[in-house]
Amino acid sequence: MFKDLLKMELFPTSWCPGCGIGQVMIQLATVMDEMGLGHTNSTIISGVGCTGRMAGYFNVDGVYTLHGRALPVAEAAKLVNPDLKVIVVSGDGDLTSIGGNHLLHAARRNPDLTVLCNSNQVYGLTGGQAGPTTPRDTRTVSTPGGAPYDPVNLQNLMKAGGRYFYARTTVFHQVHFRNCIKEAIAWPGFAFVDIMCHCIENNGRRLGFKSAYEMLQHFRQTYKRATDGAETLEPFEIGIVRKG
Ligand SMILES: Cc1ncc(C[n+]2csc(CCOP(=O)(O)OP(=O)(O)O)c2C)c(N)n1
Ligand code: SF4
Repeated sequence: MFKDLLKMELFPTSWCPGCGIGQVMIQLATVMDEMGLGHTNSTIISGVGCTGRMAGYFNVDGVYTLHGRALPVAEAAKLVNPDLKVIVVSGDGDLTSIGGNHLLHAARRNPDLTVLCNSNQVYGLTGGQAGPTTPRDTRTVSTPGGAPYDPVNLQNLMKAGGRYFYARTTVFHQVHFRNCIKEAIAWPGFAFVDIMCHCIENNGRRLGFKSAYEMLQHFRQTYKRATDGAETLEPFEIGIVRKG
């Protein structure tokens, strides 16, 4: 039962009502339950941010690391416990901005880690500032005139090495999402799942969405499945590209 993996006594969570992070947590717990993962054989490591708080809600040992430092801590945990399933869950700001250098080199070293990146495209916890994944022209609290730069291309970053696993999915496409998590956990190397998610309070409302439901409908309408066997995901396509 997936609820056994969660500290239900701590509910309700600290996340805003309607936040997509809850979906990420439920889907991860569901997949872990299906795959027989729990406190004896897995650990969850996170950085700092709204997403980072997730590690604390799981009934497995974990580390709530410093901002941006989830990957080196996860690599160390895997190095000394090779049989442990090490899962990193963190925000796109944490993983790609302050943690960007670690991401670059962890992907290059290809350790056996699963990384769930909650891509809500802003720094949620600190008020909705623009980060490296914020689409160009997006109005945020720190870019009221629109974000001036193109976002980092995480797919290309992951594919820079010879071996890679990159999945893009959304919190709306739940079956696809679960499948991506499952395949990432089973992948014997560095597996990166880029989850399009919504931060209704510190991003969505500023963009004109009235509710989390509207943001989910936006994912439904905008993201389409890539064709089977696609070697590259086009913008707004969901799927998995990999090379072992
Ligand atoms: C060294 C350091 N710098 C800055 C901060 C402030 N800070 C906390 S969380 C965060 C960004 C979180 O954004 P993201 O990783 O996208 O996660 P989200 O909150 O959106 O889930 C920042 C800048 C900090 N805690 N530590
Ligand atoms: S600020 Fe945004 S990301 Fe953080 S809990 Fe609220 S809705 Fe979620």
